[in-house]
Amino acid sequence: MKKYLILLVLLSFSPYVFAAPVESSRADVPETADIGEYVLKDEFVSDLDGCGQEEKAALLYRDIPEMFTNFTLQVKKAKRTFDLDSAILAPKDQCILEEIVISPEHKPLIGISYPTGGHSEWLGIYSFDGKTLSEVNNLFSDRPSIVIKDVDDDGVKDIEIINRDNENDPSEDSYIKIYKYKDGKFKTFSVYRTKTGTYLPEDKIEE
Ligand SMILES: [Ca+2]
Ligand SMILES: [Ca+2]
Repeated sequence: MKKYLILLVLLSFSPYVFAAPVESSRADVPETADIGEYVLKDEFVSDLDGCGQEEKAALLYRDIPEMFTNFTLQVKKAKRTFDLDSAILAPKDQCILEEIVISPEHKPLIGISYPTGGHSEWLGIYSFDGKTLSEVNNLFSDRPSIVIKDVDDDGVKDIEIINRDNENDPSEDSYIKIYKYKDGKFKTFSVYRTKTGTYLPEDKIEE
């Protein structure tokens, strides 16, 4: 019974085995491409966990013949390596790795930004505590405008993000969101509507 089953399976695949080779639709991909190798996009060195010694943060991608690739964020501390796979899916040449220092009292954060042209910008923020590499925030702007600055002059940098107000005229009206850093994360602090010139009431603000 088993023999017949195997024969049946072989026969069912035979048309594919003997079929004429099909021209690849991806003829533009060079055959010598290093498929699957990690490529270093960017890196910086900083004392991310406040231990007194520097770690190395790196942004890597797999060199696959596709327009979009999954970027890996990597932190090296002494002999240990911490990887955060699929931190962002983006074109190989469009991601920027940066150190985000919000004040001398706070540990530095890691930022990966991805400007996608005239319509959107993405900023992923990550922290490393010496044992774990984790995502802190995942922020988006369709204006696009994401700016890290000390908005309220308290000595700690905040984040200002502008998004289109789709309930009104999205080409004119915007929401300006301010995020303040609190308990290891940027949290929405205020939302200003340019259409009405008013702030959203506190109980209407989402995280
Ligand atoms: Ca350190
Ligand atoms: Ca501030």
